Amino acid sequence: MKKTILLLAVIILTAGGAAAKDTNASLRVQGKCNMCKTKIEKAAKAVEGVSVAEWNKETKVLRLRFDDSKAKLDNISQAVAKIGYDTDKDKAPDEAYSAMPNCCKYRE
Ligand SMILES: [Cu+2]
Repeated sequence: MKKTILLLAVIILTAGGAAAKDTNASLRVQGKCNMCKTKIEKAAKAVEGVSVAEWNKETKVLRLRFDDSKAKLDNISQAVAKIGYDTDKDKAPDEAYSAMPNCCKYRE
């Protein structure tokens, strides 16, 4: 019985510890339309450990929640930049940017 309680305590503490690793962060990401929104959020969520990725078209802010033992803000930023979107940390490669549909072109 005592052992069971101890085991339960360990499980609860471990679960609590894992949840505590979740980090909220935000990143500014350039983009224009709802297609951008879908692509940006998909790219961010494809990074392992990311549970929430929500981009706001008006404010250009990508709101994130992730397990920082698995994902780093830098990796998420790079993943989004790689598909054509400039972030406040990374500039999208020109090839990725020019491959995007015209409605998504945010650079002047
Ligand atoms: Cu777009």
